[in-house]
Amino acid sequence: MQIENFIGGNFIAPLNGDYLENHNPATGNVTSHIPNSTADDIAEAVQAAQDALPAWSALSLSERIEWLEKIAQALESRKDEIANIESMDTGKPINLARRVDAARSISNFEFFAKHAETLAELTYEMDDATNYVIRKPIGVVGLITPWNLPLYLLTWKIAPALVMGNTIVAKPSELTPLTANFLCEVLASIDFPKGVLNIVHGLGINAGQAILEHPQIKAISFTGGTSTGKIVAATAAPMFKKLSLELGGKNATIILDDANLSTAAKGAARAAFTNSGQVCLCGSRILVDAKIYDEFIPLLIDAVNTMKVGNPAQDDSDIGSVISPDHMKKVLSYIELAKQEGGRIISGGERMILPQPNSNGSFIAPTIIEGLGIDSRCATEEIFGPVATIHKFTGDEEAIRMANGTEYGLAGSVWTADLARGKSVAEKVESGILWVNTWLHRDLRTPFGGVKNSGVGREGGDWSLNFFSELTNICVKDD
Ligand code: TXE
Repeated sequence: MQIENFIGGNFIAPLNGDYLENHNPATGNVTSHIPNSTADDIAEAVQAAQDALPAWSALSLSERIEWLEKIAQALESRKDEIANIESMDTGKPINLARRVDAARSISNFEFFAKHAETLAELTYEMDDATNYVIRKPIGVVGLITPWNLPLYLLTWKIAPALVMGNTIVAKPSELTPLTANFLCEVLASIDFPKGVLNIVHGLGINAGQAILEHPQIKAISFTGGTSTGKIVAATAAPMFKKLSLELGGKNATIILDDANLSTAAKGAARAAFTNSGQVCLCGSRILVDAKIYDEFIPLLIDAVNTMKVGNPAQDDSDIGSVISPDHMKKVLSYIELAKQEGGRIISGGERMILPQPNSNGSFIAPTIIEGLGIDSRCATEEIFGPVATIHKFTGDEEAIRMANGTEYGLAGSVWTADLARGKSVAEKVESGILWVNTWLHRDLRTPFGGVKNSGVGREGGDWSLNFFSELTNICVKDD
């Protein structure tokens, strides 16, 4: 299969005629060829987005909401295809792709369609004047997204950007381009206005960098690694582009001594190993009160052992492959490093060779490492794979100190029978998102984003709608 860029409503080849191979990481097979686009393709896409802007931004909010609803319905009728394609492109279990990726890609459109209707009118009365705030589109916005939740994260940005009247140039990860292409096919099938959404495929250093540098792209929403986020900020900030950066995490799962240990063990395993640990919210550091540590470890290992690593195409697989052979090497190198740093592997610890058709797949057993210092490299650097380190603490204050001991600050969870104590610990963790007695329980109205090196800004609900608009205050003096 060869896919093309989607520019001005047409599927077109990259101007240089060059293509990249795309692989299924669970088999190693080439599944498709994708455009290796350059700044020239981005320039065409920006032109198409600019041409489409006057008509799209002139639609009423309710007309744009109707379009979001139409897109959601069209995706809903093809949700099994989304799940199949996403599972093949990422190596994630089909089950997960159905429950999470396909479902959320649809609900992103449904949610922002509904939420845009609830946007409060902002007015501020003065003694002698009234201020009112209107939201104008920014113009052409650039979206750059990663490979771990491809269509889920892309639509999380596309839906609010569209509903607020912007037109879009987006680049999905070169490792997982297929569901973005599928979305373009769906848009073409419902006669979505041409040029409003343009998708350009290719490498970050070429197509991605060209989005950052293009002077007519007025805002950038980026999700990806922290080191790439630095490049995004360094390029876009001097051009005064509006920026939203959702970056990496090294999140703590904190098990207090009064927690229901069996529930906490299952929660900690899910937080560590969902999507092979390749979610920025994953709890890759498990902090356990010393009083219950010995009782907790076997429960955690049991919970991990119930997770079946298997062919992602089969319904009963819980854990699939990681995203690529290169990423597998990186993750395995961290496991080797952990051994050198004095860590003991208490679960997993190696590559898994599965039977055909997955014998060349990039599978790693879910791995838990104990005995490492909380400031060791494996406990502070984002591994982004099925690897969690486990650490003992004495007292809640030490747990909070340990949780805050990394350069990241995205998420975390606290497990306890005492909700007041759970909230008190959660409030002291330096992260944008904390859960008490749960993990990845999402209400799309809430602010989502990180502190420290985990990012800048918040998305979700009003925050997304405000990001994708120019808020304009009009002050009217009374007669
Ligand atoms: O991400 P990149 P990679 C973390 C995780 C992972 C590491 C690297 O630790 O191991 O990042 O993953 C585009 N200008 N996360 O290399 O490079 C790129 O093409 C513009 C956490 O895959 O950040 C892709 O579309 N764009 C994360 C997107 O940026 C550029 C999810 C993300 O890729 C670019 C993924 C450039 N110069 C990885 N260079 C999360 N927070 O969920 C690359 N890109």
